[in-house]
This record gives sequence, structure tokens and C-alpha cells, in this order.
Amino acid sequence: MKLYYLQGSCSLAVHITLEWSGQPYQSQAVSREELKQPAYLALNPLGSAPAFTDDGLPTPLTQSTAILQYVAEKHPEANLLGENLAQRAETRRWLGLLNADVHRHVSLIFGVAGYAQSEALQQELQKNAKLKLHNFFAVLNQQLADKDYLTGTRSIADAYLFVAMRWAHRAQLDMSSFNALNAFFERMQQNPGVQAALKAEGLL
Ligand SMILES: N[C@@H](CCC(=O)N[C@@H](CS)C(=O)NCC(=O)O)C(=O)O
Repeated sequence: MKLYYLQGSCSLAVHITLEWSGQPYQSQAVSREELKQPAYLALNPLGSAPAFTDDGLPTPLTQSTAILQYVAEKHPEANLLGENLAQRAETRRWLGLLNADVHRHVSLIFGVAGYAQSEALQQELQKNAKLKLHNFFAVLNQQLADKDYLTGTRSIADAYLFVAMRWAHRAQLDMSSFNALNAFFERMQQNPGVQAALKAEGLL
């Protein structure tokens, strides 16, 4: 298994998952410039991270959620997706929220120039994206009120949530009232697999 990652991006969730899988893997950093160059575009024609290769795959795999589920399904002994149909559905539910909703609104904040030219419109988009994100994180906080992990047991969705919270901090979202989420973040930061992935990406 080999992961091509952009430091601190959604590919960090894959990096953490690979650590949690306990299996050997390789990883290679790709810069923002390299993402748009032919060598990387051959791996991911969208020019975005992550990309992933494995002996079991005929072509490189892209889309973080597909890669996360591939790693989890390849190594079921690590139990990172769920043990039964209902648990796997729950994991995919939270993964969907994080990838399709949270990530999209974070992209709007950091990449607003790609959506609007006027400064006033950019500010409006960022303000509304922050409001939406606050709602998403409120739901995630509620989910964690009585458990350590989103589905009760550690899963690929938790790896993604940790990464999304790092983005929220960077975007200076007010997370102060989200006690369960903040406790989750602290726990995750102490996790050896998370620390190994952060260290590998030069973030620790
Ligand atoms: N839906 C894609 C989103 C990929 C994506 O937006 N990747 C970002 C990092 S989180 C990226 O590579 N941004 C740099 C760029 O697109 O130039 C996935 O989940 O893999």
C-alpha cells in the first residue's frame, strides 16, 4: 500500500488509518505544485490528494472515502469500518457528513477565491460556510456526548473528524462550546497512530 499525501489535508485521515491498520505501507509527500504536474496527474487526473496504489488494485485509487474504506475492508482485523451491516452503515453515515458536507464547506473558506471574485461576496460565502460548519460540528459534538468515538468504536470516520477539527482550528471557528469534540481531539492527539501520522507529515 502506498499513499500520496498533501500535508495536513484529507489524505491525513488515510495516513492515520494506515497506521491504525497495523500493516506496512509507504507514503510520499506531494506538494501543491506537484499535484498539477503530469507525473501526479497520471495517478489522479483531478490533481488533488490523496492518491493510493496497492498490489490488489489495477489502477491508482482516488477519493479519500474510497481509500479509507478500501484499507479498512482489506484489513478487517483492525475493525475500522464496523463488524456488522448496521455498524458499517453508521461509519459511512459520519464519513459522508465529514467528506461531503464538512470538507466542502471548509474548502469554501480556504479556497473562496475559486468561487467568487468580489471581496464582499467572498466574505459572505465564508461567513455562511462558517455558520454551516458550526451546525455540522454541533451535531458531531452531540454524537460524541456519551462515547469516545463517533460510532462507539474507533473507525475511519474518527480519523476524518480529527483532520476536520484541525481545519476548524485553522479557520478559527469558535469550537469553545463543543466539550465532547474538544475532549475527542485531545484523546486523538495522544493516540500513537495519530502521532505517527502527524510526525510522518512533519506536523508534530
Ligand atoms: N473528494 C476528494 C477531495 C480531494 C481534495 O479536495 N483534496 C484536497 C486536499 S483535502 C487537495 O488536494 N487540494 C489541493 C488542490 O486541489 O489543488 C477526496 O475526498 O479525496
